[in-house]
Amino acid sequence: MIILSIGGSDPSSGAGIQGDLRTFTELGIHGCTVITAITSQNTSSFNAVQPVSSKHILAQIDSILSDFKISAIIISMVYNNDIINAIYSKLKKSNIPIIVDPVIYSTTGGTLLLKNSLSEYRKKIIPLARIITPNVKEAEIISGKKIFDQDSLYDASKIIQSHGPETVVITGIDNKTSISDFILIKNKKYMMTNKKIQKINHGGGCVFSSSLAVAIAKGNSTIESIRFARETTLRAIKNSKQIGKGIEITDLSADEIKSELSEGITKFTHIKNIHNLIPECQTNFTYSKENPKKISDIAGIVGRIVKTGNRVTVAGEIEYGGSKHVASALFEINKKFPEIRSAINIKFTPEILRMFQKNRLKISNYDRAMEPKNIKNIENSSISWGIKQAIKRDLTPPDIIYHKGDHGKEPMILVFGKSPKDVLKKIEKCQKNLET
Ligand code: PXL
Repeated sequence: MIILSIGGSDPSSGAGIQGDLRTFTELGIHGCTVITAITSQNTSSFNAVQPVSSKHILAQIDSILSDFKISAIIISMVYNNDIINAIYSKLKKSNIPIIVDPVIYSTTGGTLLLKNSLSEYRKKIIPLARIITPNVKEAEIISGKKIFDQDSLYDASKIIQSHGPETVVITGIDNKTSISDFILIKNKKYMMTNKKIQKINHGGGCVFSSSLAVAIAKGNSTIESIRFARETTLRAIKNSKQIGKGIEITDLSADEIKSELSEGITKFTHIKNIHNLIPECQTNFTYSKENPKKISDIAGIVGRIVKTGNRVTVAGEIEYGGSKHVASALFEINKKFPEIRSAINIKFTPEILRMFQKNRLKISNYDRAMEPKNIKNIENSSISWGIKQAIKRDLTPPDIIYHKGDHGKEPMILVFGKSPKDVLKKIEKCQKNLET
């Protein structure tokens, strides 16, 4: 899935294009960008703007739309009339859902839309939007209506809606201890409220519009997408960090399980001669949350780590529930030994097994030929049965469990550990023996 963000560069990476890209990455989406202006700013001050020429805006949009299948577009900073007209000319006939985040001033006071471009903006950018997400101040400027109560919120939204967007979300309505968003979808209005987080931050608005775009691109309804964007934004604000000397920068905090696993997978693929350990059915590497209740509490690769000649590459994303087989083995061993939370499958040969034996790792095994018929017939139950057999008498967790295969079943070694790092340590011990 690919989303296009059209907006300004923020060199502090708190907001703007860089902020959107951080959100996309953390939500597992590929982001393309069209940069409309280069700002110079940090967490304390906004210093300068260099708009990009309309010729180059057109060229960037052509480059992206001619190559990628874009599932949603965000338009944020557009700055001047030339940029507005360039974007309008390319997107006026587009069917891609567009979210407009009408940024006018930056958190630190910089101008993101020139005053004399406001009327062009109302005519050309707002009508492109399916959803528009102004904060209270932006809604007042666009609608020309002062907002001070429920009725004025509704009136301002109606005026903004009259320029074209089906949905208007006015964000950040401050009631001292709580904070609300007012939502108008066609002619239905909603109010969503939560406790205020006492934090001034940079980038919250961008997290909202970019996570909203992600949810829309995935085909969720507008109201579901707004709920998701609110939750994601709250998480990013709660988790904002003092990175520069000024105000804090929002952060979605990557999932630790997934990021540790990702690090482990990268290291695994760089072990010398590792291709010799990849079995016919390829390799998966898994890492579980503490006390998993189901297979989907275990992260793994949706594809596999595959052998390509003398190299290995990772084909597929890391997701919870991404692995079925290796995750089933890990799930089973974790029931008896909860400290074991990571596992990988590698090729079985007597030589590979010997390498592990030489390194004094604890090894258990099971015999697939002994598997009762009634279990063989239940999908995915063979592995659980095998692991149970292998650890029946173990009082401490084994490092390795292997089986020698059966008719049509490839023999396999599973390496277990407390974390991906622990699993890698066990594999690396044998690395010196992995000659070609
Ligand atoms: O958060 C709105 C925003 C968007 N785009 C750019 C920005 C900001 C806020 O500072 O700098 C480039």
